[in-house]
Amino acid sequence: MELRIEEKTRLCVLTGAGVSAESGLQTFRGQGGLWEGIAVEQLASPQGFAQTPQLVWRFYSKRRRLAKEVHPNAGHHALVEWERRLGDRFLLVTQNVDGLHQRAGSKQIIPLHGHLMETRCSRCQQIFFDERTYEEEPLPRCKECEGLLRPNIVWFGEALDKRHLERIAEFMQSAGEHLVFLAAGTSGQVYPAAGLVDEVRRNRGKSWLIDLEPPAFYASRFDHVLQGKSGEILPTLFRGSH
Ligand code: BJW
Ligand code: ZN
Repeated sequence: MELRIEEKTRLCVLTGAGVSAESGLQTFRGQGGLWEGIAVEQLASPQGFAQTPQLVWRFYSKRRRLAKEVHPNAGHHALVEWERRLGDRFLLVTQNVDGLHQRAGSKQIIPLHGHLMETRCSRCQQIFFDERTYEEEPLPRCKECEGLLRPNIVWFGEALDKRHLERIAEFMQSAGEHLVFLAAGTSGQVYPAAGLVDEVRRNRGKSWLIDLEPPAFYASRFDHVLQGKSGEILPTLFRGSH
């Protein structure tokens, strides 16, 4: 099976934690996942942060440390190459907060769920680049307003940036039937990202899923499913097209 890129094709790629797995970062769900044996809401919801901010900061501090130690893999690099070839006919939407796509060189990228290396004031909402770790008391506070600082991550129950969703919708609608949507390394359990493939169908585009263990409920909504590692499949897929 070949992913055909023609003159009018517009390619939208959605990535998830699986794309960073070959760099050495854990995925969320399943065996050995970050959330194995943990109540997700405790770590990734505003309620969890309000109740146990120290626990949440410890979790994200560890993730910051690990993310700094790893490097983009062949999957990340392949997507940079595609952006270079397709120009504005390419859009990368990522659920990952690890910054590996950006470090690989992706520019046309929508970071749907925020940034691991950014901190935000929960009172005045100021955002700044921050690689520090906060594992001990006291909790970090805003220099401007004394508000409690938090990771700049979109947690469950929080709204995604409206401009991001609008940009994706615009890209898909303007592509119409020339849209190719490719999801890689995501289990399709988190909305609204998991619903994008249904938008593709509405626009009469084509859809592809690349996943090591494609979950049946998600895979059934795609035209083509390739089982395997994204770091191995993405570079070969791209080699075959124009
Ligand atoms: C490989 C591989 C290799 C391994 N190669 N593959 C509609 C229906 C039902 C529920 C909802 C709905 N709309 C909204 C909701 C609620 C909720 C939601 O979706 N709940 C579901 C659980 C049911 N969504 C939200 O709350 C979102 N907000 C929202 O909708 O707001 C509405 C609103 C509007 C106005 C006002 C207020 C609110 C926000 C969702 C934010 C999610 N954030 C998280 C955590 C924070 C980030 C962090 O800590 O890093 O983001 S959740 C977590 O899951 C993380 C991920 O980005 C996200 C997706 O996970 P992903 O990437 O799919 O990872 P895994 O582990 O699940 O899968 C990895 C895959 O890789 C597997 O399939 C492996 O096989 C594969 N793999 N190695 C290829 N080498
Ligand atoms: Zn502040």
